[in-house]
Amino acid sequence: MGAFPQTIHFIGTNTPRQQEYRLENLEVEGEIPSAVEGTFFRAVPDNAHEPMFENDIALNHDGMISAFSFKGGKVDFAIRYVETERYLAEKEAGRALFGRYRNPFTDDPSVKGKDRTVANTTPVWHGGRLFMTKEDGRGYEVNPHTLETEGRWDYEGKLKSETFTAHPRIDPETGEMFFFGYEAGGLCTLDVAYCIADKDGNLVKEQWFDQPYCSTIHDFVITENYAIFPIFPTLADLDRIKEGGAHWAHHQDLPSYLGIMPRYGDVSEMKWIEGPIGVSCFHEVNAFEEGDTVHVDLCLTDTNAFQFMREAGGIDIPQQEIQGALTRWSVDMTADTLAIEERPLGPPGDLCRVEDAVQGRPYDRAWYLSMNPDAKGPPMLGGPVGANFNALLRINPNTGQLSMMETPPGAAISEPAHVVDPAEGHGGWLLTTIDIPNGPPGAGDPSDYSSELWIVEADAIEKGPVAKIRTGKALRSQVHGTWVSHAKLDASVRKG
Ligand code: V55
Ligand code: FE
Repeated sequence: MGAFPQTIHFIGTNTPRQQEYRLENLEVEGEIPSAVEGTFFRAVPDNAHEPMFENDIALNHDGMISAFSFKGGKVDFAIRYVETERYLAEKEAGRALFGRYRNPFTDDPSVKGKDRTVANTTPVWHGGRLFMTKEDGRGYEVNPHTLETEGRWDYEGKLKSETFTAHPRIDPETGEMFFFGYEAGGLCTLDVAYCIADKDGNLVKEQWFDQPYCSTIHDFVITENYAIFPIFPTLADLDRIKEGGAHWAHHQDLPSYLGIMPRYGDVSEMKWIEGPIGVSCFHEVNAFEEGDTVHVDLCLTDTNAFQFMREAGGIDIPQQEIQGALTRWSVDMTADTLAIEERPLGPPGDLCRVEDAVQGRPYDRAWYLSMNPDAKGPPMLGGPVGANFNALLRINPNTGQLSMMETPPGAAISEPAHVVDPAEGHGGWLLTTIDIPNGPPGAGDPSDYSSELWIVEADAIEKGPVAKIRTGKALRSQVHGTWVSHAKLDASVRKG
């Protein structure tokens, strides 16, 4: 292993680990609930080579697919690189050939025209297949049993979009997957592809529309009747990219928008509603209808949470001064002029989850990560923005009722996954990885920590974990994760 830049993108939980391995029968403290049978897949960026540029960022690092597999109270672990076209080209060369994040003009000439995606953001399960996704390219299918890469996924050649979001939404009743891709027609195009795959994973609809500006559409939401595209003023600029600069720059002076159309309708029915100026959001919690009103709940901040996206826009706001709130945007769809009404729901945070069954429906509980105001010790460095969250929140968005699970001093927490428990009246379980410093928090070597997987009762998070699964390793930060039950794994298209 060579020398890596000593920036937030390579230290703490972003320390390059670069190892593929399997571990069997992990040490368990406590008892694994019988309902937890299946696999927790996690997307983990971990660059396989030293970067071409000193100021490289964690979002640019090769995707690894990692799995905690639960069977009969036994837990196994595995992690492998996603063998993207980019990963294979660099493996063959023995060095990095792709340059800056989403900037093909900084690549080695030998890889001109090759697929640049690192598939490092979200494992997606649909139609009996597992995909690793990143918004700048198409997904890669991965064998859920072996974690071997099967190849790039284009719906048997049917998909026209060059990109596929890391945040599709699956309707719990129809099993359809609603998804989109932006910059669908190429670098810096306004083209957005809006698509539906049926419950068996067949692409049944793809329509294209233009967004008002070329923004990073990281996530979107559905309700029973609508598809909703919230967009925020973090914009791409082809001239800047051609000069070797950043793909994204945040614009503090431009409005956000909500694009709303009937989810089975025609893109010509899209209505764009202007929202607050300068705000940013990467993840929506959920959306639902109440009569003629559409509610969209989002993890909103007053500027972009990524330092490098602020810097490219000339915005000088330190990370710890960013303000935000879990926020509800409501739109009365019968009004003559559609408008957003905004109200805060809860404390700031991100990496929100709801249970699969309430996707696009009224709901009364969500979980997300936040900073514990009373935490002892500084946050663990690392993760996509450079400082990790240290607390898990459960909120009833309708009443604002909150509970919190603290983590050990100086520890980091990753996005949880929800597991259904069929027991009568049981709210299920959450799985979340926790990285705990081995030395004194905030002192010592920031790369020296121990990673555990915690199982927490979803409706009693304040009680802390019922089981801790020790990996004996320092795992690199995940981005998103997904839980796949044994029933689904047994019915998967690919066999072990
Ligand atoms: C995000 C993550 C990405 C990315 C763009 O969390 C946005 C937001 C891990 O990659 O490329
Ligand atoms: Fe995301």
